Amino acid sequence: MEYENLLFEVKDGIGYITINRPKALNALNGATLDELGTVTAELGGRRDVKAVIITGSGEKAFVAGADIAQMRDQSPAEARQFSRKAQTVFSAIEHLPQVVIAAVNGFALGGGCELAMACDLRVASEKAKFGQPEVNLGILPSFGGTQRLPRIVGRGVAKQLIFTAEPIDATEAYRIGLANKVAPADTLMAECEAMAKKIMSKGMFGVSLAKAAVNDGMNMDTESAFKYEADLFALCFATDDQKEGMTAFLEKRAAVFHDFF
Ligand code: CO8
Repeated sequence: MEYENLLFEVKDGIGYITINRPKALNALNGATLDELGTVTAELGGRRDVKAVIITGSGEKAFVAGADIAQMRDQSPAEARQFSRKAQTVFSAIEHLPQVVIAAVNGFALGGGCELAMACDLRVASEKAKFGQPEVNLGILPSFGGTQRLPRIVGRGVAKQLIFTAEPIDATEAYRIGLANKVAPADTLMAECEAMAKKIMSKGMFGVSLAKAAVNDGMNMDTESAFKYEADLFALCFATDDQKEGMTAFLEKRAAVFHDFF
């Protein structure tokens, strides 16, 4: 499938999505969100793809936010629809069975920071800048940022970033736990691929269920989440990977996994 606002390719089990509107610093308009929704739905059914890397095209930006030009004249109903569209697409990304890594190659502001937060892991280039500058525009984060940011960095730091609209650099993002890793700009993609490949060498059935346990469990009461965790754990015992992983350990050899969602 050809996209107007995205680049998409699959190589060695990794799906690469590049938001491709460099002239607008990859700002997310409705059409781009629709395409992101389509590619995400495709990925959900692809067993040949075990990890996904999302990045922005060009030298400057991951994604500089929702498209301000498109938003300016929206009615309240249109604004709500736009926000819900993005929330739905980002939730679909969050719930993909694959591990999703954001390669944050530059500005990740507003909706861009929110897209990065919908990914499982964030690797930041030394040139990256993260922030939620919405209050500069008379609005609030509404692509999930008020919910995901406090879940990642805690309520106090999230409120500081959202209320002050101050962007932070990669080092600070790493310090507060928003970035998992910082890499020089020219090795960012290699770092993300190394991280993806390390994860892909594990039992991916277990990884995928662990992702669901963390994500879904965060939205449950603790006792229900513990039961959910035990149910997913039990499910692993229906796979060859569990037998192989444990047998390989006992036989002192490397495991060869092959199960996936
Ligand atoms: N939307 C539309 N166009 C943008 C955006 C954006 N978010 N960001 C940059 N652009 C465009 C600029 O207008 C400019 O276009 P042109 O060349 O036609 O003038 C081009 O990209 C290059 O940008 P700059 O010239 O500004 O580049 P600089 O290097 O000088 O500055 C910045 C880079 C600091 C990133 C600056 O562009 C900036 O501040 N951008 C806006 C950042 C921002 O406020 N993002 C948050 C947007 S709001 C949001 O994401 C809310 C999500 C929830 C919405 C709820 C739905 C209703």
